[in-house]
Amino acid sequence: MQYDTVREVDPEIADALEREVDRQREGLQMIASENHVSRAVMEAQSSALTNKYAEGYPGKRYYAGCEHADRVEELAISRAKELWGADHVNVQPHSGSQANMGVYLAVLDPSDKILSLDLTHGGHLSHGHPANFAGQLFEVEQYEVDPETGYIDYEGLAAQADEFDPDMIVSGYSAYPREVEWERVQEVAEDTGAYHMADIAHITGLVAAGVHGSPVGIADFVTGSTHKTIRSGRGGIIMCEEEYADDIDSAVFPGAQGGPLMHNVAGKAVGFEEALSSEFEEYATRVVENAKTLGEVLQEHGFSLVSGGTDTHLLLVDLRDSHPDTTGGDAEDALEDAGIVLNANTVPGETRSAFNPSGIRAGTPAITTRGFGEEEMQSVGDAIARVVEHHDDETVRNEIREEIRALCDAHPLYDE
Ligand code: DSN
Repeated sequence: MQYDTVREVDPEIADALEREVDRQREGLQMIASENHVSRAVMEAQSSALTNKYAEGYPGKRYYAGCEHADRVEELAISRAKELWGADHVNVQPHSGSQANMGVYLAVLDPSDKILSLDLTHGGHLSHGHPANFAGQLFEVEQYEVDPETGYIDYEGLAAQADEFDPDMIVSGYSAYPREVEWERVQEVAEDTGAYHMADIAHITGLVAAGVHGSPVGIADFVTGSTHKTIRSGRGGIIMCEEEYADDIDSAVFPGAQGGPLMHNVAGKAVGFEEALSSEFEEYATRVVENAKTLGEVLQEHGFSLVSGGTDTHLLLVDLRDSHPDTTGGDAEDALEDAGIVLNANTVPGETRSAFNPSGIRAGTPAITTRGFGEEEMQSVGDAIARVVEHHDDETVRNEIREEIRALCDAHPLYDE
């Protein structure tokens, strides 16, 4: 067996991988669900555990040779318990969507009812969109944000729950900039006899660091992904009280998945260890400060933010007021050309389409990992405003690309 490098075996893939590192280095990654993991997390994820099958759970595997896999998974679980204060943790879901599937399979039957936030109001596909397994297996109704304030309409949610009588209420969102009031959702769930699943995929890191309130100990189930604000190995996680532990574990394996991706579980363990440090708390605090600063700068430039600001790592800009003829797609394309990578996003009351919506979503987790602070956020906000304003002007895009490149060079990424 030869142990050659990717470059020796497959130069085309080696080129693509190197160019991806350059792309991440030379531009601002502002997709709110992305981050830059450490070298240590990457090393764990590309370790020999990629070769190992370990169906089952530590101490109860269906294959031999799992002693090191057991150690890795036990450490990931104990660190997660310490980070989020959960009774029971399952670190095997391959993704946040798989974590949600694990919860649904654990406690719902096909055709049971789910009440969740509409995708165009900040929800997620796996909360019950008709194109997703959750929308196909279950009967789904969706709640919305208050059209005036952009905040979750908790009273509307209660009234809708009363009418619909759901078996599960889903809170936790992927394009909602405000702090979620978990207790209020839990109250509605208790009043209607529904389970409450809080999907903290976007804010796992903010919750772990205490800069966003935690649903652990409030909601029946807390799910998340492990590579966004928490900056660990790629995948998903489920947390719950001990009474649901067996149901959750068997819903994940053998219910929804086969062998866990043990190399990713190792990446989770390493990232969780990093997140237990006081530096991580400082990082998470700065992620939110940076998002607030960016929001203020954009507002000074006349942009409208859904809900008027942010309490989290993300901003949702509704372009309809400030730039009625510019779509989210126009803005996304022009910004990418200028070195600022974010995504076009639907906004509450969307009047265009999901493919070319009226908003853009911007997040600060990755640029904060690079070391950006208040001063850089001012420059980033000015740059976003100028590019959107002149989105069809190539000269402006070229000038901004130079400025962004200089900012990136001042905050190098994976510099060795
Ligand atoms: N793709 C993620 C996001 O961008 O919000 C969610 O799965």
